[in-house]
Amino acid sequence: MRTQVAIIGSGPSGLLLGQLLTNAGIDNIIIDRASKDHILSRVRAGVLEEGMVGLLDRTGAGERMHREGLPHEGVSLAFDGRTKRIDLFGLTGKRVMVYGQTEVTRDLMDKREASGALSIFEAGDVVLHDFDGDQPHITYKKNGTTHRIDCALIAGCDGYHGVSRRSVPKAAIQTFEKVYPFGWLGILTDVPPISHELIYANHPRGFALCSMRSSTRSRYYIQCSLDECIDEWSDDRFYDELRRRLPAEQAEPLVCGPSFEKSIAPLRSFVAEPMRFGSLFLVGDAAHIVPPTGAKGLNLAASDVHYLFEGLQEFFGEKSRSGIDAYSERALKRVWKAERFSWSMTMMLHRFPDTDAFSRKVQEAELDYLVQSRAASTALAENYVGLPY
Ligand code: RFL
Ligand code: PHB
Repeated sequence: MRTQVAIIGSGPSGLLLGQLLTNAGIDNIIIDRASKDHILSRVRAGVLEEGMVGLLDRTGAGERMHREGLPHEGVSLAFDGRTKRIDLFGLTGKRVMVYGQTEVTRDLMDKREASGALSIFEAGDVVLHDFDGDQPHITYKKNGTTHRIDCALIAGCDGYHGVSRRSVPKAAIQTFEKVYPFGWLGILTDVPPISHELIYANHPRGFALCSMRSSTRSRYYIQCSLDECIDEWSDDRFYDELRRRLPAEQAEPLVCGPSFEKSIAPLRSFVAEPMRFGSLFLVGDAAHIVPPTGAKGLNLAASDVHYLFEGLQEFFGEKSRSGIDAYSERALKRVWKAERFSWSMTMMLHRFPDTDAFSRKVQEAELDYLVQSRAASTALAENYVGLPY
């Protein structure tokens, strides 16, 4: 088989890029090691920046998001027994869209199927070849046979655990990493959310987040230790803990429904530089991870796609390399700003096992300053709604 762009990974990065390319008449094949059902069963992000909303619109897959998604104009921070709302819209003129990553993925998969572009699922042993030479290609195994896809360029959209970044020689890549000493235990339940906007809480017992997927589906998280055993967390125990971490007036309307998804996610900051090696371009989680506290992971994947798509259009349309040559530098500039924001939100809102009294006082002062100062609230709001592309 031959195509212009071989895309490894059918998550949001790969699907977004694939659809933009297909719409622009640039041939592409998406290949994923997982099944379609498995990909659609993953519960992840819930908050979309305007940039991501705009890209989804550009693919033509944004219609259901506008119908079912919830535009939010503010978020609340709860600490010290009180709750303070940050007026995102009043401070920045921008909103965020609450719409699940699972739904984004489903909409993009439906669009791809309708446009007739090829996706290969359950591909085993995907290997990248000669991306530093002049015959880049991919091989994979399916039904006992090895297949080959020749291409001009490869987009590595295969997430943090994917094969693309690992295929780059160690000497050619520099990594930056920070691992946090806790995780998030999250549940999904079909009950109305506790509040019509998200609440991020810092409490002596640990961080908590009240989020949602719709007006009838809630997503709740609590900070937990990394050795926590999920089977020991009954729904009752989870709700008791969540309630204790919220100010009384917020906890009061909590409706406790049975969870139908429960998982623990570790928190990590990670960046690989550069994001391009010859004909291979790393996109989204394949190149960088943020802790979810800033709601930035999926949104960063979208800005990478934006920069790469511009470069690819120039490359295939105008035979110019300037866009793809600039990709890594342009993407990394925005990546590092989102890394900084996600790190600072994580540091400000969580309880660290080894925090001394001084650091705790500084954290309290930071939260207090943040909600009292218009300048500090604006800085948070500007980052939360998303920095410009
Ligand atoms: P994905 O979604 O991991 O997709 C990668 C795809 O590549 C496939 N793959 C392979 N295919 C072929 N060969 C291989 N060797 C392969 N290895 C892997 C996989 O099967 C998969 O289908 O990466 P992508 O597309 O870059 O998307 C990134 C986002 O998924 C991620 O950044 C967000 O989910 C992060 N995130 C959030 N981001 C936000 O912007 N807002 C949020 O509110 C938000 N909340 C979250 C989050 C992530 C979370 N978890 C579980 C990590 C909340 C949580 C709890
Ligand atoms: C979510 O709804 O899953 C979610 C929302 C905000 C975050 C992280 C996750 O910061």
